[in-house]
Amino acid sequence: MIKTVLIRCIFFLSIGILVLACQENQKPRIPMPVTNLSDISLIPKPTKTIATNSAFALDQFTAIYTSKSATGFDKVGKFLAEKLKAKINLDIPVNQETTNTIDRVIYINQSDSIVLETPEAYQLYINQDSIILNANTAEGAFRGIQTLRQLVPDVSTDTLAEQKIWPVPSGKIIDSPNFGYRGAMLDVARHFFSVEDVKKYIDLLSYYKINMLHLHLSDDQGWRIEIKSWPKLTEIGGSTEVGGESGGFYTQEDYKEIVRYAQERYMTVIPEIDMPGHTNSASASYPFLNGNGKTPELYEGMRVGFSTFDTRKDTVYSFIDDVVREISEMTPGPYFHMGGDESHVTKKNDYIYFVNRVEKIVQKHGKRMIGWDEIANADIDSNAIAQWWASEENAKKAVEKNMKVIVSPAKKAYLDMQYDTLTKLGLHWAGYIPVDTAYQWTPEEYGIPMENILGTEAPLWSETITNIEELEYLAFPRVIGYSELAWSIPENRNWEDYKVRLGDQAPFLERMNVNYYPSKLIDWKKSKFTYETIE
Ligand code: NAG
Repeated sequence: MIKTVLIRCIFFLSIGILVLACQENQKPRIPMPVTNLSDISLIPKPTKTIATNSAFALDQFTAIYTSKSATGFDKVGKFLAEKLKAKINLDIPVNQETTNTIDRVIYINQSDSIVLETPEAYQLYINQDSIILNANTAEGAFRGIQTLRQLVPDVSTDTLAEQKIWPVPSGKIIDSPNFGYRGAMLDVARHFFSVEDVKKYIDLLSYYKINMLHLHLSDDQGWRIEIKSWPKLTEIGGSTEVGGESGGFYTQEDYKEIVRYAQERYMTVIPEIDMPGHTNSASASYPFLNGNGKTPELYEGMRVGFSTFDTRKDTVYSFIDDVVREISEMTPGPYFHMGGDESHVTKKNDYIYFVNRVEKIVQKHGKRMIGWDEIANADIDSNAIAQWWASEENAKKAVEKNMKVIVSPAKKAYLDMQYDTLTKLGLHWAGYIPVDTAYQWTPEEYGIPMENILGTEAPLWSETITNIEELEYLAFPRVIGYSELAWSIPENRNWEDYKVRLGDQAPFLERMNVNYYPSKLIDWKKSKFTYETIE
C-alpha cells in the first residue's frame, strides 16, 4: 500500500516537473487524477485489461511510428493522428523511421505472433515512454486505435485550450472479437439518407468496432442505387419515399464513395436488393417485372408484403443479373443480400424457385448470398447465409442446412422499435426495446450452435425517421450495446458494468453532435476528467 502511494507520488511529481519544464511561461497545470487503466470506460469491453501504476504522457513531444513494410499501417497511424488532433488539438507526426530526437513514441507494429492470428486481434502495451500497438494486420491495428482513442478523454473546449499533457494510464490490453461479423443495417429505401449522413453513421459505428454496414437499397417505396442498364429504376423508382417526399438515390459514384469511406475504416458494405417481395418501386419503373402483369402506382405508405416479381419469367432473371452484376462490380466485400423477406403474395414454390435461381446469379458474380431468414426454406447451398429476424423455425432450418446465421432478432436487435410508449419515433410490432433490454441478451442464447453463428446485426428500418437526427435518436445509444454483444466475450458482458461505461460515452457523443436518446436508465456523465492547478 505505502509502496503504491509512493510510486504514485513520484509519478505525479515527475509529471509536474515535466509540465513545468515544457511550459515555462504558462501557468502549469497537471492532470489529476490518472484513472487506472481498468477503470476507463471502454466499449466494447476488451478481452483482457491489466493495469499498472504509471502513465504515458501524450503531449507535443509525442510521435507515431508505423511498421515500414506492412501495408496499411501508415494509413492507420495517420488516421489516429487525425482523430487525436480533432480531440485534443495535438499535432502528432506520423513516421516510418525512428529518430532519437523524439521523447515519447506510439509504435503501431506489424507482428506475426500466434495470439494475433485473428485478423482483427491487437495488443496494446502502455508504458511510461511508449505505447506499443501490435497487430497482425492493418485491420487489427485499426481496431486497436479505436481503443486508444477511447483512452484519451473527451473534454470541454475550455479545458482543451489550457491542457497540454494527456496521461494515458499504463498497462496492457489483449483483445480480439468474439464474432467476425458485427453489423448494422440502414434502410435508405423507406427514407433516403445522403452520402454525408451515411458517412457520419459509418464514423460512429467504426469507433465502436462495428465492421459491416448493410445498406437496404430497395423496397416498395424506393429504389436508391443507379443501375446504368436500367435507368428508370432511379428516374421513376427513386422519385419518392414514405410520406410522399421526393426520395433520392445514390449515383454509382456516390455508392463507390460510401464503399471507399467504409473501407478506410475497415468496414465492409453489404448491398441489399430486396426481392421477390418489397419490389413495388422496381415494378413501377419496369412493369414487366410485376407478378400480376399490371403497372403499379408508386407507393408512399408503410404496408409490407403486397408486391412480387414474376418469378417464372426469364427476362426477370436477366434484369436481376444486370442489377447484381453492376452492384457487385462496385462492391469489394464478399456478400450480396437478396432480401427474400415477407414475400406474402409469391406462391411458395415460386419463392423457392426464385431464391435458388437468384443464388446462382449471386454466385456467378463472385458473391456469397445473404437473405432474411425465409430463404432457409429454399433448397439453398450451405454457403448462403440466413439473417434471422423473426422465425425461430426458419433459423432452425438454416442450421439443419448447415448455413451460417446472422443473429438479428427483431424483439431485441431492431433499432426501429420504440424505446417505450412515450417515444414518438419508431414502431412497436416486435415490442418496446429500452436500452437495458437491447443489451441484456446474448446471441448465443437462442440454441443456434456457436459454429453456425456468423455474428450479429442491428437493423434500422426507416419508415418513421426522415433525417440524421432521427436516425441517431433510434440508433444511439442502443447500437453501442450491440457492438459489445458482438465483440466482447460473454464473461465480459454485464449490464451493471456496461451502463456505467455507456454513461461515460456522453462527452464523445456530444462532441460528435449525436442526437442520442437520453435514457433515464443511464447516468450520463459529463467529462470525468478534472484538473488541479499547482500553486
Ligand atoms: C419487417 C420488414 C421490414 C420493415 C420492418 C419494420 C424485415 C426483414 N422486414 O416487417 O420491411 O421495415 O419490419 O420494423 O424486417
